Amino acid sequence: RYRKTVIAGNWKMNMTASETKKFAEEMKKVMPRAKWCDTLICVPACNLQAATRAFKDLRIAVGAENVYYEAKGAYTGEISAEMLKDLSIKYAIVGHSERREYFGETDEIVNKKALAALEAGITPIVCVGESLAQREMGVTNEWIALQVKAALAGVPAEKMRRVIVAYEPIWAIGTGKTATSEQAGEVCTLIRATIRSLYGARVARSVTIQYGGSMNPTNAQELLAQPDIDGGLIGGASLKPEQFVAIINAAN
Ligand code: 3PY
Repeated sequence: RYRKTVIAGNWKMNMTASETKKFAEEMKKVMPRAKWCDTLICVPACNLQAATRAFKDLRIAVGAENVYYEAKGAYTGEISAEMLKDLSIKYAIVGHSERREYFGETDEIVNKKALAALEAGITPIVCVGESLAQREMGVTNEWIALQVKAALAGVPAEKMRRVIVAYEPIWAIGTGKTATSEQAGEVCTLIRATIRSLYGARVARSVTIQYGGSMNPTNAQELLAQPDIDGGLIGGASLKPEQFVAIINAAN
C-alpha cells in the first residue's frame, strides 16, 4: 500500500456534547485493540473540544465538518483554519454536497477552503459527487474530473499527500442507496487518474480516496476491496458505535 486507509465519520448536525461523551464510552467497549486504518470523526464545531477529550484514549482523531477560508475578520458565525489548528484539529471536510446544496458552496469556495486548510496544516477531506440526473445523462466522469480539478486548483504537489478526496454520489447520501462497489470503484479510479494528470503518478498513488454515501457494515468490505477506494466517509453508521466499529474492522 502506498497510502493510508482512512475511516472517517461525518456526524453532520447530530450529537450534543453530552451525547458525544456517551458515544465514546460505548466505543471503548467495542473498539478493536489493533487497527490498521486511521480513524477520525468529524463533529459539529461546538463539540470539537468535547470530542477531542472524549476520543483521546480511543485513538480516534477529531475533524471539523467545515472551515472558512478567510484568516480572520468580520465573518459572523464562521470558523477559520487557524482556529481549528489551535485546537489541534487535523482534518476538515470541505465541499460536502449538503453544504454545496443548502449553503451555496461553489467549486471556487471549496477550492479556497481546501487551500486555507492546507495552509494551516489541516487535511481537507474534499467531497465531490454527481447528482442522479447527471449520472443518468452520462456526464458523471466529466463532472467529477471538473470538480476535482477545481477543488485542487493552486494546491502544490508537495501538499497533495495531505489531501483526502471523498467520492460521494449525491443520490446515495442519506438515501440508503449505495453505488455498487464497481460503480464506486470506477469513479475513484477516475479521480486518481485526474490527480495523475495534474501531479503525476507518484503523487496520485499517495492520495487517499474515500467512498461516502450510505457506507455501512454490510457493504463496507466490498467497497473497500476496490483498488482505488482507500477508506470511507460515513454518515448515519458513524453515529452508532457497533456499526462504526464494524466498518473499522472491515478495513482491517
Ligand atoms: C453519508 O454517508 O450519507 C454521507 O453523506 C457521509 O458524508
